[in-house]
This record gives sequence, structure tokens and C-alpha cells, in this order.
Amino acid sequence: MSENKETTAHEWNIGRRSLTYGARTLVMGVLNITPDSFSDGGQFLAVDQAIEHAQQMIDEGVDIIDVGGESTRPGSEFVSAAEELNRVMPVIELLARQTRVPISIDTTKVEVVREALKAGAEIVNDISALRFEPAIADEVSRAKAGLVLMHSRGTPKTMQKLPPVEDIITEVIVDLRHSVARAEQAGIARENLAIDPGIGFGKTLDHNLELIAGLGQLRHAFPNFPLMIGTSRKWFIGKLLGGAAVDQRLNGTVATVVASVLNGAHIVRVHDVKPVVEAIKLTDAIKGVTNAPAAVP
Ligand code: 9MG
Repeated sequence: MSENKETTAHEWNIGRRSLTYGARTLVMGVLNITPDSFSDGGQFLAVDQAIEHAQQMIDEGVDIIDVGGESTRPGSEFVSAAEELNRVMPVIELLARQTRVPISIDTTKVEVVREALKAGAEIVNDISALRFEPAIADEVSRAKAGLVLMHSRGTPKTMQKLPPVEDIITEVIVDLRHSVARAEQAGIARENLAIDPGIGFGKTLDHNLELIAGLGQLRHAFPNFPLMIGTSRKWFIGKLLGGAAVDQRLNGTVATVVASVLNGAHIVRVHDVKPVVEAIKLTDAIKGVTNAPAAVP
């Protein structure tokens, strides 16, 4: 039997309910509302297409929908809070009325967090782990929402120009411990936090591979936290496949998801829900994990 087999399921508190993790691997689906994501036929069409895409992910078995209005790809430009709100709010408002699947807001801006939580989002996915706008912690604390603390180095604009670090796993552990402490100082309960090593965010190809291979060390350092990981379609997959374009990285993505789950990831953040849900079913079965419902009312 695998030494990664979970003996107990745990609860991640996300406000008025919790998500069970550690029983089966959970899937967070990416819903990007950026100008290049959906048709340029105007805002209403973009909202319709986003909702349609969310519904497709729900039909395919997604556990969380992560709505984002600002690209965090390396080198991407800053978007104002007003523009980000214009993009995400109509989608969050509609989705919150239409589905029970928990909605996560992918942002680093406190104004966006405030409005998204008011409109029904239950999780904040902060790729800066409270580094950019620490006031996000106060909003999350007030709402008793879930918070993903993702490790990153620099900003999306500068992260490819940073000097590489010697021991990436230790750096991620040390930095995430600081972020956890900052969150707790703001009154966020530990049970509301999830951690994420931030694959691709200021990391070299070797760092990304080391982090996936070394997820067990993160699990060991943060024994009572849900461990999320996002490898989907990322640059290092294309590089290892000889320069594969973004739309040619599905098989590589599935391979990294399977490796991550075998190494202890509880939640995977992906664009392509159906193939990942299927791959995870098999991977979880191999780990000897039984199926269990994710959301506990
Ligand atoms: C927004 N975003 C892009 N990549 C991500 C990753 O790897 N993890 C999380 N939590 N968010 C991400």
C-alpha cells in the first residue's frame, strides 16, 4: 500500500461550509475572464461564454471554480481594480446564483476580494500569499472565507528575471510559514488556509520539477493544511516537450497532475477538467483512496 495513502479526511473551512480533502483529490477549474480568453463580441457575450464554460466544468466534475480577471502569466501587464471588477463581478454574481460549486476569486487586490466575497465567492486565491496587499487578510478574516496562500517570487512582471535560489523547497517552506503567520495574525483560522508551492512563479524548470517531486516535504512541513498545486499548461511542460505550444500541453499536464497526486497534493488547479478528473480517479484508486463527497453543507 502506498505510503501516501490518507488515513483520515480533513475539512477546509470556506465560510458557511467546508470542503473535505484527503479523501479524494479535488479539482479546481480555471475560469479566466481576460480579453484573450473569450470572444471579443462585447461584455455580455463574454459573460455568457464564461458561464457556459463554468457549466461545462461543473458537468465534468469540478469541485471549485477559480474566477480570475487578471493574467498572472510571466511578463503580464497590471490591470486596475476597476477593470478587474468589471470583468469578474458579472460572472461571480451569476455563478453564485446558479451553482452550489464553491467559487474562488483569483486576485491580489483587496477591493476585488471585498466585492467578490460579498457576491458569493467563498475562497480567495492569492498568488502573492498576502505579500502584495496584506489587507486581503482582514477581508478573508471578516468573511471567514478560505484562503489559498500561493508561493511566488517577485511579481508576474519581474519573476523571470530573479536570481535562481539554491534550495527551492526550503525557500518555499520558509516563505509560506511567514504567510501563514501573517494570516493568523489577522485573525484567519488555520482551518481556513490552504498552501500552494506556486509552480512557475519565479522558478526555473529544475525548481518546478523539484517541487513536484518534493511535495512530500511540503506535506511534512504543513501537516494540517490542504496542499494545492497548479501545473496546468505551464511553460516548463512546453519546454520539456521540445517547445510545445500552450494548446499542446494536455498530456504533459496530466502527467504532472498524476505525479503531484501520488506525491501528496490534495487539490489540483487545471484548465482541462474532464481528462484530469478521469486521470485522478485512476490515481486515487491506485492510492487506495475511496470516493467521498467534497462539500459538506
Ligand atoms: C492563478 N494561478 C496561476 N497559477 C496558479 C497556481 O499554480 N496555483 C494557484 N493557487 N493559483 C494559480
